Parts: sequence; structure tokens; C-alpha cells
Amino acid sequence: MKKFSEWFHNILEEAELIDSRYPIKGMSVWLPRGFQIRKYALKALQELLDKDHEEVLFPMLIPESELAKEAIHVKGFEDEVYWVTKGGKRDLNEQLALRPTSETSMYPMFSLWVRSHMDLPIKVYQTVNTFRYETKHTRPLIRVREITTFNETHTVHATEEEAEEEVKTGIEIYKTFFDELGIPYSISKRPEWDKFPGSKYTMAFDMIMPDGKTLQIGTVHNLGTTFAKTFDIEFENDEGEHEYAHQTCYGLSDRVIAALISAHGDEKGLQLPPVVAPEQVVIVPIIFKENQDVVLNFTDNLEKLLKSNGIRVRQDKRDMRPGKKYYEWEKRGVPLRIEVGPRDIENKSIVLIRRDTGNKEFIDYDENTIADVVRDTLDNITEDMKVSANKFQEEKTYSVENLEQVKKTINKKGGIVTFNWCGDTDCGKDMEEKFDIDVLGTQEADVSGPCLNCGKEAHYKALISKTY
Ligand code: A5A
Ligand code: MG
Ligand code: ZN
Repeated sequence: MKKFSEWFHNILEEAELIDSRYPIKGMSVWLPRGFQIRKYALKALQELLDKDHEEVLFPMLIPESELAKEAIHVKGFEDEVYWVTKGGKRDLNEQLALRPTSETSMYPMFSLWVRSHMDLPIKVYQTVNTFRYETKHTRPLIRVREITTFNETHTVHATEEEAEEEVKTGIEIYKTFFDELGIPYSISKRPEWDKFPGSKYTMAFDMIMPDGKTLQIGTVHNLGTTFAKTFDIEFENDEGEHEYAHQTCYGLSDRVIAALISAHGDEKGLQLPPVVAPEQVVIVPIIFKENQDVVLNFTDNLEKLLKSNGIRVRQDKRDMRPGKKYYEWEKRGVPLRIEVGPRDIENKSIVLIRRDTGNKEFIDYDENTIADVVRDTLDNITEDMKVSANKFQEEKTYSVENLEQVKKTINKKGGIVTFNWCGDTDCGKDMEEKFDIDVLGTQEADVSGPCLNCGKEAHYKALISKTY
């Protein structure tokens, strides 16, 4: 694969996903094909969230007085906030922030909603746009200034245990979601200096991109009682005493689509898992003048049959060379192509070509079973794409035994390097500087012996990498 960032920009254009020529830095246009992928990805996510959470929608503007209330939180975002200062020609009495995330928009309302333990838990989510004036290099989908697809869940609980449980639930939901999309990940607890501003701790999902750098594709935060104290979210317990509520929040963004593209795409272009593909199957009739009717009769019938079985199918009848059509649909990532020519119809067979393996399969045509055959093939594609993407992440995760190897591995191979670590902030920051990497975080492990960097006792597995 040529240089990743060039490949990535090309694919957005060639597969007609995003037009990044919008005249504001860090903001782009979702094109119809990209928007459909986004829609199907959100559908899969919402199906998981809806089991135990309710969808809501809060305003996009936040009064400065609310945004400023939580000191640590606001400090984390102050350099990234866009402000609305005027209504028409008049200065506003109070300037309004475009939400960079929605804690300070939601929590003053939560404070009104929570009176007694009967009002708990609250478990809501919304999918909105948020704005962050990012100063690092912006890239479409990966680091944007308008996050157009910010899916954020916010929960409020009576006890610390319940909040801990919700963190686990959030992690499980994201695991299932990423698995459905065949997006690989490593989960770790972010170090103290890199946790979500105002949180107790942050659990993060990171995917290794094709160039070996990692991308944070989702985060789950335990907020403890910090925001509850700031925004006065308290309830009366059984004994009639007032207690502060325990909160969590977790979020995903457009980055999920970037991860999807990067995990599966190749030199031919996009490659989509069936669950998010606008067309799961494309039928290409091979037409010659003399038998056009026979072929089209057959393919029209096949199209109808698959459609009625809930498969997203499209027939490409355009008057152009089949080879050109194949090339186009491969570039757009359609998981399965069906070719039908006059010979095939005579032989009562059709040809299935998988986008992921390029594998060509001649199958006997039977109206009664064809939908099942196609569905099974799509399921196999889903599974194989996941396995192959996970393999890449595993192969690029290196466990090392000494400091020399840490440096060598990161610089030569990229990916994630793991090793025994003490967990101390000083030691971590020292490594980040020395090796020009980021400490992604820690995983609990049965660790003994010294920290590879400082020699003190090790308590965790550290995960480090170069990051986006
Ligand atoms: N309220 C919580 C959920 C929150 O805001 N968490 S977060 O800051 O970590 O953002 C959630 C996710 O959004 C991140 O894990 C990251 O994957 C994504 N994200 C953050 N900034 C982004 C940006 N500028 N462009 C695209 N995605 C971004
Ligand atoms: Mg850092
Ligand atoms: Zn150490």
C-alpha cells in the first residue's frame, strides 16, 4: 500500500464518501454513499444501545456560565471551544459555546430531573455534531473540527458499584459494535495525564492503522461524583439523606468510519462488511445483443428474489464493458458480485465473486435456495474480514522484554508495544519524551519483576505506540 494518508484521502474521493473541499478547515461534506455507510453503522450501534438506553436530543449551545462550572473539565477543553458571541448585530449578554461534548449541556438538566433514588438510573444517549477547534493536523473523519457523528451516552446512578457496572456495559456494547464492523481494537486504561478532563478514569479502544500508528476509536469514562458535585446532581436515599450521584459517559465519532475504511480497504479501494454496505450484492448481467432478453429476465428475477429476502442488492445494467463495472464496484467496496451470462443460464449456474478474497465460485442456481446461499456467503465474508483485520492488529502488537527492544520495535515496525511497567506518571512521561511515543495505557496483568523503564516494581502491562 502506498503512503497511508494519501491512500486514505484517495479512497474518500474515489469511493465517493466525503468531499473534503468544504471551505472551512476540519469540516467536510458527507456524500450520499458515505452517508449511507454512516447510517447503517449508526443503526447497528443504536440497536445495541437501545436495549438499555434511551435516545434524547439536547441543544447545541451551552451558556458560558455552565461550561465554566467544572474547572478541570473546562480546562481540558478551553482551547478548543468555538464561541457564539452575537445575535445579528447585537452582542449577546452571555456568550454561548458550541458544544465540544455535552456534559455541561446535559448535567444542569439532570440536576433538575434527579430528586430521589426513584429517578435513577438515567441512561440516555444522543447522536449529534460537536465542535472542537483542534490544533493538531486535521484529517477528514480522523481529526475534524466539526465532529458530525458524535454518539455520546450519559448515565447517572445511585451507587459507585452501579457506575462501575455501567462502564463494563459500555465496554461490552463497543466491543460488540466493533466486532460487527470487523474493526479490531486494544482496550486499555488511559494514564492519569491523558484521561478525559474531569473523569475518575478513562477506558479507551485503540486500533492500529495500516501505517502502524494507533487511532483512538472510542472511550468509556467513569466520572465518579465530580460532575454531580459541580452540577448538584443529588438524590435522597432510603434514609432520607442526600447523596451525590455517580456518573459515566462514553462516546464514539466519525473515527469509527475512518477505522472501518482503514481496517478493510486495499489497493483496489474500499471494502465494506455487509452490515454497512449500501449494496451488499451487485448483479452484473453479461449482455450480448442476441440474448439480452433472456439474461435480463433472469437477472431481474434474481434481483427481486434477493430483495424480497431483505438483501440490499443492485443490478448494474449500464451499457458499458463488464470489466469497467467490476472495477467500479470493487472500488466502492461492494462485498459480493454476481455475474450472469447466457452460458450460465444455459448451465443453470451463476458466478459469485467475493470482494475480500477475490474468490470466484460457480454455484448451481435454484430459486428456492439462492437467497440462503447469498446470505451464507455474506456471513462468511463478514467473519473472514473480521478475522483478517484482527490478525493484523495481533501481528502488530509486540510483547517485549527489555528497553532496547521497546525503541527498536516502535521505530522499525510501528504498532503497539507492550511490556511490564510501574504505572508512575513520571516514568510514563519520561518514556513518552525519550521514545517519542504515547503511553496508551495499562492493562491489568499478572506482572512480576521490574518496570522496564525505571526498574521499580512493575504492576501493569503498558501499551505504547505512535498515535494519530
Ligand atoms: N463525553 C465523552 C464521551 C467524550 O467526549 N469523550 S472523548 O473526548 O474521548 O470523545 C469521544 C470519542 O470521540 C474519542 O474517543 C474519539 O474517538 C472521538 N474524537 C474526539 N475528538 C475527535 C475529533 N476531533 N475528530 C474525530 N473524532 C474525535
Ligand atoms: Mg500525550
Ligand atoms: Zn517505571
